[in-house]
Amino acid sequence: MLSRITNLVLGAVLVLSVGVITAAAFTKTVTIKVDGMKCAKCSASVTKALKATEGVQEAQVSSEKGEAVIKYDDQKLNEAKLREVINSTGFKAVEQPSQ
Ligand SMILES: [Cu+2]
Repeated sequence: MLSRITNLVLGAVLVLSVGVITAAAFTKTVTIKVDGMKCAKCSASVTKALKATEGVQEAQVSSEKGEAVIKYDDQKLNEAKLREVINSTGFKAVEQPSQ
């Protein structure tokens, strides 16, 4: 009886932790420099394009900083694809030397 309860608890803990780990493992955050944005309308159109892309979970674009901070699903997207999306809006995703 006791071992059955222990099994249930262990099972629940396992399922929960696997869920959390999987969600975290596939989520990546990247900051991409974007050239050409001059006002809030510019950043809004980049944000819109990014959010319309499957796999993008969050996009914060700042015309002042000239960058986009994007949270995305690693299984569905990569950084190159995100740059393509940004470039398709008419602005320029700047390649940066990897740190
Ligand atoms: Cu603008």
